[in-house]
Amino acid sequence: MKITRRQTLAGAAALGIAPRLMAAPSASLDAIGAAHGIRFGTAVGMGQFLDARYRGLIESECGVIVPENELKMHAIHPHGPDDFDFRNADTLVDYATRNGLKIRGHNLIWHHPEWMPKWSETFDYGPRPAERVAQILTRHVETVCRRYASRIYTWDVVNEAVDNKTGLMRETAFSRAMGSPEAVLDLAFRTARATVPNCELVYNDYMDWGSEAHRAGVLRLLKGFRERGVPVDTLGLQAHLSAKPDIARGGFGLDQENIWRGFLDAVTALGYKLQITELDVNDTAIPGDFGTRDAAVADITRAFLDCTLSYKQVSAVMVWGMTDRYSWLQHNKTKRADRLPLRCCPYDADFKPHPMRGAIAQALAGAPIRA
Ligand code: 9MR
Repeated sequence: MKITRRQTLAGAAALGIAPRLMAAPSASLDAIGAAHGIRFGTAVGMGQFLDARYRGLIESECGVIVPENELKMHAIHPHGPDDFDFRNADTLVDYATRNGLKIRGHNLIWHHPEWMPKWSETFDYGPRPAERVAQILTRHVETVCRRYASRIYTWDVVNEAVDNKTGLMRETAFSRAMGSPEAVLDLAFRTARATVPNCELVYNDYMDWGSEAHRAGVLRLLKGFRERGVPVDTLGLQAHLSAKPDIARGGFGLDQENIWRGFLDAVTALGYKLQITELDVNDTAIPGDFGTRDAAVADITRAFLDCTLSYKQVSAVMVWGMTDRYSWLQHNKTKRADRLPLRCCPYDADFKPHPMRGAIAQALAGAPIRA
């Protein structure tokens, strides 16, 4: 008789053996995470999607995908608020649906002047700009959410609305028209909740332990949502990490962990859930050969995940790309001194696993089990 993995795990649980001891080395990252109540997935853009090797990695490792750029406002409305272009987003959502993958939506509004659609700055909002922007935003959120309905189980409703240097709220043409950034954000969340009531609604931001002003600004925003009764379920922790040569555990030393725990304690005390939404590791500051660099990347990944996954509120780990080949970090302004490509994702440019892949597997296997 063939014994399924589920029966093996059930048997192990009955014997009081932690599932992590039973996880087969060949188990996918999603299967390892799922046994602990954590889903694993990746960002995928149209460029990577066309590479069959990338789709192979998604299908062998992931339970969730998130379109990297295709759902952003500038992609859905390339020319103006009244045009909708869903072709690329549909391709990715249809692929996920056919393959039984869950889908994260990213994002309904990236409230950052650099990343709003270009037309938003010059558009004529007419004599009552507050009403016109509210109408544009409501129609956008309703149309996009309705189109994908329950196929998208969680939406980054708002992305990066807090300036990471000052901690102040960012202004855009939309917020100037509506009177405040909060007016824009609150409307986006309220409209999303009304349109897709069962969807997990996320405020997604860069987040790390390095900028006190940023953490304070995000906490102020999260408290404000609660005070105003705005329906926000979850804080998305992007987790674009940077490995450091001079700090233990690849740059996430105990001092860094204390600061990070203080922040997560404050966020969860407000009743927010958590997701890790865009994990990758910048290794620009690590000199040396691949072995040295990969070890630092794996060390910080493991230390960061061990700490963050100890919070049972974390329900997902998403990487911002499965392979170094397609990572956005390769196009960053800051280059390595040796000009070599970064080693920033769980798989290298030839689709071979890095030690980072092992670090993610171990952290998922060691995480406390949640419902
Ligand atoms: O990886 C994305 C890159 O391809 C885009 O050019 C860029 C601008 O749209 O956005 C990148 O993804 C960002 C994500 O949407 C929000 N958090 C930071 C990510 C990396 O910049």
